[in-house]
Amino acid sequence: MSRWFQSLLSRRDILRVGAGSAAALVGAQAFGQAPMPAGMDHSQMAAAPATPPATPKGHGGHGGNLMVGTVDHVRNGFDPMQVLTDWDTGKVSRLPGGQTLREYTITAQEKEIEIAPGIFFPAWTYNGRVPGPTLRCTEGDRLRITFLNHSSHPHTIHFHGVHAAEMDGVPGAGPGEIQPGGTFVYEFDAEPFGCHLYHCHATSLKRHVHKGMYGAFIVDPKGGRPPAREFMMLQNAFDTNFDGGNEVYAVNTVGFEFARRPIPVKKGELIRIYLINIIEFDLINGFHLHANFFNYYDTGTTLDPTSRIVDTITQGQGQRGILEFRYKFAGQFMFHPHISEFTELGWMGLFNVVEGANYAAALKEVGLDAAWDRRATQGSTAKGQGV
Ligand SMILES: [Cu+2]
Repeated sequence: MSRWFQSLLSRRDILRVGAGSAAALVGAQAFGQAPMPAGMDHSQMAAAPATPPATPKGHGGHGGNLMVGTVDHVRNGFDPMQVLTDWDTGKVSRLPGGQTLREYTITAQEKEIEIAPGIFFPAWTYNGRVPGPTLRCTEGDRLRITFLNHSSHPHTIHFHGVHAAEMDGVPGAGPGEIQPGGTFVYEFDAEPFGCHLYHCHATSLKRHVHKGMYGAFIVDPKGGRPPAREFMMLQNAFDTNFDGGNEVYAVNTVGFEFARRPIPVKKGELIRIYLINIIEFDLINGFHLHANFFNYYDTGTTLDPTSRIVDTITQGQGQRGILEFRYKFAGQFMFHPHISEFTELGWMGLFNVVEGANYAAALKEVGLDAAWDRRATQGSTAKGQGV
């Protein structure tokens, strides 16, 4: 047995045993907890067993490993489905010269979060959530981010982008690490436009990143992008036993959340995903879309696609990009990395593609409302940014 395979078994056992009875991994019939429209083709879910595997080591397909039970999003203080669209455009005003000023407050806090049903992780957070708030602005805006360290460890915020050395949020530059009880105001102009991220850069970097101190930082081009339904998907993972490897993988923190609650979209509409890979310990991750192809904008710093008509992309640690696509057919379609191990450990979801007339019902099925729909469709417009 290869060392890799031994390691995989061990990691999967941890997920099962660690979850206890609340979150045993079972066959795809657990998917029945989620509303499944008539006509759902189970063949899309790979080889799902008709009954739970006789032993916990039974191998299901992509969709054959889901979790029983639900995560308490209220207790967590954030819902991955809301995180898809909850742009934080800051408190907006104008500087004397006419430049838009956006002010944000970010607080470092320690908080236990539930990352899969019954699996809790002692996270270090920005604003009590993982990922932290999705900061969104337009290229050229002045950003003023007040950082308060309310945790018991030194932290920073390092933004990807262009800024002065003292604003870089790394040890030895400017204020360096902000000590417990300390505060600092990061200020710089947003450039270049693109799909970026921010994260803590205190030492040891890998520890601060895998504990959950990161978030999306989206800078829109001045002229905007074409209207679309937009989602922010941050690929993350958790080392629940602190052995330097991850046990649970997800988009927006909660394993299999979008398999249990498929994301509603309308057939034919343009969908844009801001995709970020912040996974620590694993060198690469990626994204594969079923029954579709997409255009990809590497780092989001161009208005022309850098890859056209692809169905799988790879992102190394810290890489980001923007995906654009439309669905030709209604139905439920999977998305996941083409790294099967990560898929089986939580990083898998579904789009629920519906005709326009069925959209309101699809929203309701997964507990969403018109406000979520509005945020998804107005994210890239100036109107949506409160200017
Ligand atoms: Cu930190």
